[in-house]
Amino acid sequence: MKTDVVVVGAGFAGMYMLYRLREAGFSARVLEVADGVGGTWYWNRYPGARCDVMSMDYSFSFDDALQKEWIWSEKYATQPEILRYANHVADRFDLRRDIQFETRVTSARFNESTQRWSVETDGGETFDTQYYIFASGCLSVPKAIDIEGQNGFAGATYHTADWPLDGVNFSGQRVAVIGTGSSGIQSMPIIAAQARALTVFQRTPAFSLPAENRPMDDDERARLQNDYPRRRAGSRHSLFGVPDYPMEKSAFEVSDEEREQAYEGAWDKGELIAIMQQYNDLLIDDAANETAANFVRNKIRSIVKDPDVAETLCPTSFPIGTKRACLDTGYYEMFNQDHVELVDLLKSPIEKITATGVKTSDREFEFDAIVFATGFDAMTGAIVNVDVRGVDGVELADKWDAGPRAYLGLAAHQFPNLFMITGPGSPSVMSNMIVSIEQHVEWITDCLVQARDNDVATIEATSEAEQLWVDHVNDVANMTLFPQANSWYMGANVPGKPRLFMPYIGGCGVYRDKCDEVAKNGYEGFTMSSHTVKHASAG
Ligand code: NA7
Repeated sequence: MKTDVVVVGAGFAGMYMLYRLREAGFSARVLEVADGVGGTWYWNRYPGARCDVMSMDYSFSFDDALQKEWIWSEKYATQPEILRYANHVADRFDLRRDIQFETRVTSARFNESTQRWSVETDGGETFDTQYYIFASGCLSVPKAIDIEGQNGFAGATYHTADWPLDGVNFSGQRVAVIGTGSSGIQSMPIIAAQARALTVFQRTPAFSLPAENRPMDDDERARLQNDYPRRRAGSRHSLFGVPDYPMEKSAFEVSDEEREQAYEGAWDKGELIAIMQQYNDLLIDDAANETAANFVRNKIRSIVKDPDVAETLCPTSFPIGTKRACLDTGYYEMFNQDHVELVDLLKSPIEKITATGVKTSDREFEFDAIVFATGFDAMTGAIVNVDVRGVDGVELADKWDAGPRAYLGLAAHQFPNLFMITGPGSPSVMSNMIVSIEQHVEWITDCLVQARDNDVATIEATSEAEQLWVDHVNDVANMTLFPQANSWYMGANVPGKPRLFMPYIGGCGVYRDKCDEVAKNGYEGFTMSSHTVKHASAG
């Protein structure tokens, strides 16, 4: 099939990309593995899955009627509600007719003589396309489970990122959950409410803050909707894709008492950024960070009644905020229930999974079910899983062998006409994803329109621009405390994955300005070619 654009993935990025491409007059085909839209919200159906950016912000802003007509029922919508929203968007803009479900892209090859991509699927189809766009998500490929014996367990096993469509009833069961990131922390209080016994296997404790979730009442919704023009603009020019707190002072410009009060107020807000944006040095200064970390540790100690369990739950090995913090509903309180047990894997690591349960270095546990909440091959997994070959047959996976390299996190040298929505080197997972998705989609669409208007056949990032951007992403990360943590931002959760900070931490607003400047300067840092002549862009 011949088309202008192939888009991989029908999550929020792929759907909006399709909408924009159509509006701009391009033909496009979206290829999606699942049998429905929603991407990460299609797969992650574990109990308690919900957004941890306020739904009024974690929603599209490109269509005013859409943002006014959709009624979010809670501050943080659950996965089913977000999936309903994704389906509503697909129906409202009649997107499904260009989405091909149950189709996995297996390879994409750039043909230098035709200057087009040839994209193959697991169904044996081939698409001949000018542009190839990854909209395959940053957290869409579960990390391979690296525990011996995982296939030998006789009971049921589940992964939070691949949850049965019909749900699971754990009533009366002895359940193990391995992993204490967002997925584990959101799901466990609900599993504990059903299960006869819940055993939590924790390797690295996370900092988790109360979500303070609540129904969204009509007055609050109306107030936020009326404020949308200001709120959305603020998000687009913010650090993390949601309206910033002022952050005028250092943590040490105030008294201990004032600081403690500020943290108390922020804790009660139930937001990911509220504590970390109280002071401007919390993510760049160890001592400042420690004031916030200590505040949260004291909160954990005040909630969890058993002092040993509380200490085990207190993170001490990384600065707060440098590993993705979590928002929870009743997570720490759950440990006060008699049928919930915490196992500290730092003291007694898992040796293997047995037919009947889990064997650690000092104990054997028996379970009816094991839940893996062990995370993702984040940011690069879904891209390098496709056999992508650019100019001279160079493989993207080889090019990224020592870590992802992309200009603006959008495009890669030697891969003409290939774009990545929220790729590595862009704010992506450091931001409200919807804000970053909208920005990338709009930038890519403008770029394609410019190329079409100027009879450009290919657009490709230069090696120099790519290198400068990769260096800049690293330089900015190194000014912060982020590299201190063994996080999935650093690729540190996947054995053998190169260790470097993948998202851009300079802020959504700064990044947006940079992308706009690149476009304004005639796509500075890109090389354009017509069907016969190759020339460097201006600037
Ligand atoms: P995360 O945040 O990567 O959490 C995975 C958890 O699983 C984390 O606590 C890991 O401990 C733990 N883990 C991973 N492998 C193992 C093994 N082999 N043994 C024991 N424990 C293990 O993934 P989530 O799905 O919770 O959340 C991902 C993002 O989705 C989240 O940040 C939000 O953005 C939404 P570790 O920290 O590696 O010691």
